[in-house]
Amino acid sequence: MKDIDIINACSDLGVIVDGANLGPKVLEKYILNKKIYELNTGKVEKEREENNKRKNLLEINKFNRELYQNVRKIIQEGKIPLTIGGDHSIAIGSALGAIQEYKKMGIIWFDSHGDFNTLDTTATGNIHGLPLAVITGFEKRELAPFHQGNFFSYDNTVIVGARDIDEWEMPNLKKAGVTIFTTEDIKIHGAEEITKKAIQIAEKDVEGLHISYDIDLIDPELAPGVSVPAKNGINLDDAYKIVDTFLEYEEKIKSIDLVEFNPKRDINGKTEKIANQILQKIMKE
Ligand SMILES: [Mn+2]
Repeated sequence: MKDIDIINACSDLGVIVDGANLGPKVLEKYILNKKIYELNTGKVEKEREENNKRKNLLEINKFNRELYQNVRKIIQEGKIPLTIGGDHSIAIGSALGAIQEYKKMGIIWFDSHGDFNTLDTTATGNIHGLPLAVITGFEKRELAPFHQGNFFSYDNTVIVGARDIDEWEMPNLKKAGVTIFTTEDIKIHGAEEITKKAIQIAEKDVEGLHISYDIDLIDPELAPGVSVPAKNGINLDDAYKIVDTFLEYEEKIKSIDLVEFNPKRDINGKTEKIANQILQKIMKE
């Protein structure tokens, strides 16, 4: 894609597992000739208390507020922000920043998880399990104080690759009525067909698409460098086919995230290599 600016969103405050904040710096060496912005959490004592259902909430909001402003600025300059996480909580800042500029957008959430918990239903209090619920306005009480505009409509929200949805999260998804294509759907119908279907749903009557790609979509045997692995994921052909397919709709895509690469969990650079492959595909002009 042309006209991409990179944002290194170096935060792992959304999950008690450490290391996703290091992902952007590891990948940075592969990024040539792009403007790179960098956001850090600063010196924060990470909250890990098991019973706390709002772990690092204020710090996450502070980080996302800044990310939101950066995404808006890049879009105002006529460019496409590619936000590299970081855990998936950073997508609250990136996706809401994008919709603040385009007003009406669809979103495709490539992820093994639903990320649709609320502060009431989360079992862990890890905020990276909530971002899609926040972005769609299903859980908007506390995690988007910087945003006054539209949220993504449920009708234009599609999850692709889900296979690990929490017991209390499922009723949220059913109530909202967002579309879910599972890992099994990809294995049966193919990555190309499912991605195209997802785009058809997400793009209906909107000004553009936000793509959020969580590396834990891929089987952890192949891509072990993630914070919360989910077994029986998709293979590499499908992982890349998804990217090739959404890039066919390049003119509709206004903002992209690539998240949850955790170098501390990686084995022999396997996940780094995959994340880089995906990045190179997206950045290719
Ligand atoms: Mn996720």
